[in-house]
Amino acid sequence: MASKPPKSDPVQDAPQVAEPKHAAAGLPAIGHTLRIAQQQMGVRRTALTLLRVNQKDGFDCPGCAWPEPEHRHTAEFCENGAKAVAEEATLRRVTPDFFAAHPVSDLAGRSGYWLGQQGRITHPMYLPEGADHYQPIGWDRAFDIVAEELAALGSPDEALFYTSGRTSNEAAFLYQLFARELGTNNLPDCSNMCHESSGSALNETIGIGKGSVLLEDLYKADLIIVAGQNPGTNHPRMLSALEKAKAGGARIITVNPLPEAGMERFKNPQTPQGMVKGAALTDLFLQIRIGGDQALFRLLNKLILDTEGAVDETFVAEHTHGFEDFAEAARAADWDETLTATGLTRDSIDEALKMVLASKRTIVCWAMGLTQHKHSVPTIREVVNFLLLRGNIGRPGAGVCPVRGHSNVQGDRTMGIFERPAPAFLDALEKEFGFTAPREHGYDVVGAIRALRDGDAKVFFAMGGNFVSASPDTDVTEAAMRRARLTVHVSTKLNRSHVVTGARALILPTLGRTERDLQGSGEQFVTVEDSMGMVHASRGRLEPASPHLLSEPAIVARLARRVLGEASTTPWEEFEKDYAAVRDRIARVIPGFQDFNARVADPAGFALPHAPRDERRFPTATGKANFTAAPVEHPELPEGRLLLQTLRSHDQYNTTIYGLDDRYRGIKNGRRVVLVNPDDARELKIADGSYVDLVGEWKDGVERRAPGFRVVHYPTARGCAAAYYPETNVLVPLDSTADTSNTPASKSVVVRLEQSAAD
Ligand SMILES: Nc1nc2c(c(=O)[nH]1)N[C@H]1C(S)=C(S)[C@@H](COP(=O)(O)OP(=O)(O)OC[C@H]3O[C@@H](n4cnc5c(=O)[nH]c(N)nc54)[C@H](O)[C@@H]3O)O[C@H]1N2
Ligand SMILES: Nc1nc2c(c(=O)[nH]1)N[C@H]1C(S)=C(S)[C@@H](COP(=O)(O)OP(=O)(O)OC[C@H]3O[C@@H](n4cnc5c(=O)[nH]c(N)nc54)[C@H](O)[C@@H]3O)O[C@H]1N2
Ligand SMILES: [Mo]
Repeated sequence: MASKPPKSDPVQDAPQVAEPKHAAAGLPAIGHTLRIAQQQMGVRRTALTLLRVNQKDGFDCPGCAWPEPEHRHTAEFCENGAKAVAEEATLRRVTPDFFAAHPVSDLAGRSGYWLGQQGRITHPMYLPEGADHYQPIGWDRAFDIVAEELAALGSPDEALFYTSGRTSNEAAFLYQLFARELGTNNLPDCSNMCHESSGSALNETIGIGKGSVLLEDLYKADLIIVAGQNPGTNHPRMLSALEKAKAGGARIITVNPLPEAGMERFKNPQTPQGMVKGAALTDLFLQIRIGGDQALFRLLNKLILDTEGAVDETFVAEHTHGFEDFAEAARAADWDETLTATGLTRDSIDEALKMVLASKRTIVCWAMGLTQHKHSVPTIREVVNFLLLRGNIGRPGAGVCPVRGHSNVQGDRTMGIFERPAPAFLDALEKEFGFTAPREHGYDVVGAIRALRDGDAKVFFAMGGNFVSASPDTDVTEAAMRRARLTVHVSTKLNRSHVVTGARALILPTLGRTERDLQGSGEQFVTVEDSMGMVHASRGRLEPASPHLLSEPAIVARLARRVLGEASTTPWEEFEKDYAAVRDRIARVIPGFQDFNARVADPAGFALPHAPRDERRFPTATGKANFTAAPVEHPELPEGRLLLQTLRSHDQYNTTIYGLDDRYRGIKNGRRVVLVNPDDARELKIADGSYVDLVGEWKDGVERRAPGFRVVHYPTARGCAAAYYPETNVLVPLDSTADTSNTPASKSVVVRLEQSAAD
């Protein structure tokens, strides 16, 4: 059966609103998934493909970075993983005829949803300077164009090499090697907008920017705190792990301004009982104000310090540094200030404290709700203080658990996708490949946008992703992009970054995870690293979407040969032919990958070393785990304003929109909605169902406006509002970023609501 044609562009979405749900997954989820999957893939392909997700001989689910359990069900069923797969394995195609029929000026007027729904790109495409149509181009000619533009630069630092987190380890390793042989560390990535704050805080405090727990630790925990995360939508398989943890006696505290259905109750679609009744997950819900987490953890730390025998004195003495300064700051924490910052009641914090003190093994999980604020790094440092106090790092059932987004975002960083590489990494790279690596730090995402805006960067190359839509300050970013000489995107699907271009543009279509990758030495597989530092193979089985696609490693290898020529002694041709040759090099350059090829043959994969987790060793500047004592901050909200968080609906994958529903939150057929607390709405005299413009207020005085949002009265915390990304990225100022990590503060946007002109 063929797939159904995509729906036409909805001129304006028409949201319908019902009561939010109080449970996630279960039977409705299965129906919903199969419907979306079959529209894209047809029945037969749906069945064959979904059976292969996260199986031991199959491909890694491109949906998220949550690890696979050891005992996988025939279909580790996850609704949103299935949707991610369906998007890639779709039978719809974007061919040269499509580009002949649709000028770029037409495509630039379409929604991101419509663009994505057109299907997989089949041919390399080229937009010459001044042209309004992309035209097909041969691969060699495409690489010539990139080489021409790179050669014309005054310095390699005028080129930017962006990465989105779906890129495999092998492709990422080659990509950063190419950029560095060319002579630049300009390797911004999606992580700069995502968990950079976690990396910054963890590197400084525990000496490694990764989480310290494995899946089995969750099952051993007494207490799991899930703060600033919506796993029901974004990491659905995490709910099975939480269910199992609860069955083993764990208790769960959820910290969130929104009551998210998945954390309330989970109907496990893998078990018959689960389907019907479901398990209540959250024991205590702390409905916090946006940005109140640092204050909350600071006060909990004070209360722990004030409780006789609650501090793990031995651990603190043996393994930590900076306790006295931290304790002094924590003892000064103030109840009133905390209640204002958090909007919580005294009783609920007391209740949380009881659970904390009753737990011998505590894990804190978090995602974007903690990382995308001005004070995100001190917030996550405070979480680390909280865990260190009771010795909760480096023993079973306890630790830090930043839950990563993109399925290989953590692996890409391990492979050296980073604008500020460690000297030891560059030393190893130089030794292995015999070249001189650039030492100056490169641009991160925000820096890259500024460089394009100011004419300091002229070539933008993206390994996946949708830079224009994912980045903050959409108008600024789009204008910056248009100043580039050349923009190049290695992509599977059409998105806005292909139609807001530099003077010239290229689309280089590539294989997805689900597809067979045949090279000179035979069929290839790639590897990925999940959120818990487990590395394993991923092998696609489907016929590629088009015979004209190249794999990501092949694209990098060919580009490198064309651009670097004789100057490079790296065996790019061999790397393209056989990815095992790439893994041999990774094994020699990156610690923890010894015998990579042999160890990855184990279908369960292997765990990368993690000194704090494995040996309670903290490779920080002090050689110990560092307590820190930053001043407590929380967002200031002027009278009559709301603090807007920009978040994901249930039917999207970042900038890829699967559909217009957000089932658990009761929203249907529309994305331009803003969730507002009914008491705030009453005070602001904004009726449910009315239409407002969201107007950003930032100290630069520039008016940023997102027009025409339907108001939904919704039980979010007071003073807080929520609306979907990327429609609201226009409101996030480029300069509004987290201290230290420079991550856009996408969850702390001060807005006023103005009645829409058309309303
Ligand atoms: N289906 C699907 N899966 C995905 C993605 C997707 O788009 N779709 N994206 C992937 C990626 S790249 C990422 S990074 C992850 C994102 O995963 P999440 O971080 O879960 O994604 P968001 O939708 O941004 O949700 C942020 C959550 O934090 C809460 N929050 C907001 N502000 C605060 C705050 O100040 N304090 C606290 N305590 N909570 C707050 C919000 O209410 C919301 O529940 O998911 C990954 N998985
Ligand atoms: N306001 C606001 N902005 C945000 C966020 C937020 O919460 N609020 N979240 C931020 C976060 S956490 C992230 S991670 C970023 C995401 O930023 P990105 O990673 O740049 O964006 P995605 O939407 O995930 O990229 C989707 C595109 O990737 C391409 N693609 C898909 N699969 C493959 C593949 O296998 N290979 C290649 N080469 N391309 C592929 C497709 O063309 C698709 O259109 O957005 C950030 N922006
Ligand atoms: Mo992310």
